[in-house]
Amino acid sequence: MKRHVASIPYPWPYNGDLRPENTAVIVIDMQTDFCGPGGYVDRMGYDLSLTRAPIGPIQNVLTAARRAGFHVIHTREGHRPDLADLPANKRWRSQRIGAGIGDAGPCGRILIRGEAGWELIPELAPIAGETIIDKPGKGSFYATDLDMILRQKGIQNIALAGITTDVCVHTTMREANDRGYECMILSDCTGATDLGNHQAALKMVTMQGGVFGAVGDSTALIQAIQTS
Ligand code: C5J
Repeated sequence: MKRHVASIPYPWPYNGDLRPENTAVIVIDMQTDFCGPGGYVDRMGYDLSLTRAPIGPIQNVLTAARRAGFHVIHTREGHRPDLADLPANKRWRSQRIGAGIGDAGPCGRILIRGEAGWELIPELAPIAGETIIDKPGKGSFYATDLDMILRQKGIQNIALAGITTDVCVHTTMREANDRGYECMILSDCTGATDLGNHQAALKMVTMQGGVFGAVGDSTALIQAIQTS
């Protein structure tokens, strides 16, 4: 039996093969540094309400996905304490805006593995058995073993949640799409540091018949999960 999520510009997944065994929800970078007081995004002066907005909808999706046995994967952006994996230009740009990666802040050293700001927020803590991918870049595939893990698990479909829509979520979606994964981005489970960028990032996905996949929301995904 074929199952789809009500999404645009086409019902996702394209082939109707939506099963817990072949589908993962990937939650990108729901770390204090991106949505908590004193973290990286806060230090840059952006509106935290925009990056915190997806927390509730993601919680709803995770509850349904876990109950139905779907794969759940979390990612964290961050760098080694000795900064060996931090490109000089990334560091320079962050310093320029007053939130230097590796510099001390209210939540510890910014975007450094093991520091308080780098941790996933407690509201969206992984549960036992869920994969966590640590990545030094914006995409979740670059310099990680994510592709190998997805293939080992037999995952074909990826529903994307997390922050930020226009940066790490989009980069990951593009990387996954190029590798042949069937992707859907969840409009209410993602957020950006700028509302216009969030909306534009979602619109981009819908061009060319779904150039990177589809756009759905938590309600539509949960409905499909509960019938799968
Ligand atoms: C950014 C991210 N925006 N997780 N990281 O630097 O999107």
